[in-house]
Amino acid sequence: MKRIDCLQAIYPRLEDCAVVTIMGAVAAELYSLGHRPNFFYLEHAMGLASSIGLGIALARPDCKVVVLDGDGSVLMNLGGLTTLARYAPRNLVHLVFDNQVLLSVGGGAPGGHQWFTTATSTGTDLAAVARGAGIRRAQLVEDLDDFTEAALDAIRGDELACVVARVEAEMPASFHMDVHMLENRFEFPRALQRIQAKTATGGRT
Ligand SMILES: Cc1ncc(C[n+]2csc(CCOP(=O)(O)OP(=O)(O)O)c2C)c(N)n1
Repeated sequence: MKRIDCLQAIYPRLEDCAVVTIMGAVAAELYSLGHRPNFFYLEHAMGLASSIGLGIALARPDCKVVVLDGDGSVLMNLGGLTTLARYAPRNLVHLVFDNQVLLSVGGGAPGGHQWFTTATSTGTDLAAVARGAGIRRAQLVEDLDDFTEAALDAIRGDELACVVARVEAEMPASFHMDVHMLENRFEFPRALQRIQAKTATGGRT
């Protein structure tokens, strides 16, 4: 299963959500499908996408929050899972793309260094870790149909959910992103205000 196909499958459904991605390959691939102002690309703060998502979800219970994460990032902040479970916002969905490596730092090139593998390559099951942390609805999916069903169900649902998707370690076609961090920092909260306005007026803005 390729991460880009997973993102493509849920992309239309992300229109009215607050979307937070970890930096690197996930962010670049989401951007390549078409930037939207309700997408926040969290740069540098590896491991903290779910923490940012948690804050937004608690502050904006009327808004569905979707966090797009990587296995290396989640492993850097495992305590984030216990905090998610503790507050369990019903409007938060945590989608983790597990490619078993730190893809965004590169590797695997002929003559270059090998991939930096993560603990999921040696047996750590992040969905089981999430369940152990107290997130009741946490599952591992291994093919695109299962991912699409689980992710869309979770977004439609009314319960904290975590979906861990086993994906190939494939680089995005490009890392090009023409959205400045500061621009994104200001446009994102404005986009969330519009989502609120839409909800409050029953769809009329
Ligand atoms: C605190 C911190 N350490 C290291 C980095 C460098 N870094 C950027 S992306 C990345 C790998 C992210 O791995 P993962 O979450 O598995 O996502 P993938 O790149 O595989 O899609 C690393 C180590 C960083 N940005 N911040």
